[in-house]
Amino acid sequence: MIRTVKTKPYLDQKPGTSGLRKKVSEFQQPNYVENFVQSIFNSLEGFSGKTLVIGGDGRYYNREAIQKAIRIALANGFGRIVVGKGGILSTPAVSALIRALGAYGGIILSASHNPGGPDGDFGIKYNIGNGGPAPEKVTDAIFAHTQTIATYKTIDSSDVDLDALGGVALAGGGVEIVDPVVNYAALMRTLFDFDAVRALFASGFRMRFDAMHAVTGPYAHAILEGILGAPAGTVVNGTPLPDFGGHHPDPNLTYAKALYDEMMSPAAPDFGAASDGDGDRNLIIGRGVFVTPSDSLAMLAANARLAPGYANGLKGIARSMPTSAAADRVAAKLGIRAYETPTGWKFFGNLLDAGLATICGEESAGTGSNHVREKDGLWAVLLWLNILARRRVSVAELAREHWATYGRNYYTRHDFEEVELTAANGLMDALRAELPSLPGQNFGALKVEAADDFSYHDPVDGSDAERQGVRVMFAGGSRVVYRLSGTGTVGATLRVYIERYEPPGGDLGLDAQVALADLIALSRALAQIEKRTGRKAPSVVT
Ligand code: VG1
Ligand code: CO
Repeated sequence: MIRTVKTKPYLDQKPGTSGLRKKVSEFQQPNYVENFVQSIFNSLEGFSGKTLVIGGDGRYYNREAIQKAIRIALANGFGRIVVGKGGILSTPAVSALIRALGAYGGIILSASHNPGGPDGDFGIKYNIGNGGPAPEKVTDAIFAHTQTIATYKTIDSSDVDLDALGGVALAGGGVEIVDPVVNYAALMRTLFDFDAVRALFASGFRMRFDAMHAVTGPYAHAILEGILGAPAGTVVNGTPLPDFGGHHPDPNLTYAKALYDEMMSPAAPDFGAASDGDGDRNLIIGRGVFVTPSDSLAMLAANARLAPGYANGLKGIARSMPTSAAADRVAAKLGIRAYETPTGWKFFGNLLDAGLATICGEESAGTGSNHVREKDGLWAVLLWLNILARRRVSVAELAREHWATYGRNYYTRHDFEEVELTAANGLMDALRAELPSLPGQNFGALKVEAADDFSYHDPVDGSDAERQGVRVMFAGGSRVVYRLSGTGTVGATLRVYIERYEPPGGDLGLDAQVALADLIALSRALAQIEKRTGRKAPSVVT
């Protein structure tokens, strides 16, 4: 049954911040998926007879890619392939399943927050046995194999019925179709005080969860409305669609605007949340108050002990470099270590495995803990609910109290999407060239204290990651960071991260865009954004 098929390399299969992402039409080229999946297996060893988990976020081309991946995995000698029913598994659910089954690894079909449909994006990511994204040494090896691949292995068989729960024998191994929610929901039950959250909903607490027609719908319906007793209708846009209803499944203030508007209206429920295409991001909005992901990380860490899974306290807190320093202040108060990593969840894996960090987060709406090795959207929502259920305060009260204790890191990210690639690279090169001359310069009231291109030395495996983002740091803790996205598929996306610290007792109630106005203006001037890219204003402000 096993067949070896000749193929030719595609030279552009380089994984980015989170796997390989391209337009659907590129993935539909002959052997494009086959080459990449075979290259994953070519870079691994010792998996004969072992278990592989496969699932995706339900976007266009999900089922086709899964059938190919199943065949290639069996032909390469995996013994058991576990697939979510309908091809559906959220990214954190894949991570949880790999760990629960002791699987060798997993393949996630997703382009996460990128738009879907025939004209949208698709993606493939490999996760290792700890449940987390493959580290750079693995993704580098996969890329190297894509450059020289000459054959791939597959089996001759009809398609596996992805909608029929249970197992089928195939090519000397087996394929098992599992409910995508059961294992994940059981894990959540071990971490959170579900009785307290049930009592909160029973007391009349109202919530809106926008699943954005993406993968979290089935999980949110089952856990929030099913197990926790939230009223029907709490979850909206809860059916995964191949094109996400034509929207960007990116839970930010631009693409989740309907939720934002509802939460700012007089009739707002108590709590609003949303998740992205593959279920690993979270947006948190209280009645009348948006909580930035950086603040959410800090607030969750400060209150984590109220959840049974974290009752013994945290070992450490890790955040990506562009994420605000709000979490560092919580770590300092708790007397635990704070870690600063490059952008992308793959850099947290070693810290979590080594027991150095318990909670991690990114400014891009990713939060998670050592329960899995991915960021986890619904986990963050449930931790918020657990905290609110135990403290019985509003989100706005909790935020005010947090800032009064720790001070407030005013924060915003400005994205300039689909900028011309050479212009974006030119802008970054020019910034890098200026780094040595910036310290000591004054721009109005802002004095540059230090400037560098962030590099990271992993304390666990000793690996180094260079050129991870240009940082300009000012006296008093203000900061502007520039980097180019590693998940976009058209041109380049320039991300500008802007932060200013206001101590306790200061002016803590301002609108972030107002509080940061001087720094925002300087961020444009320093990098000559308009001159180099032709853009007067960012496409997305979060
Ligand atoms: C973005 C975010 C980063 C996140 C990554 C994957 O990367 O900035 O924090 O880890 O997306 O998230 P970039 O390189 O475009 O800035 V997801 O939810 O798309 O898997
Ligand atoms: Co995602």
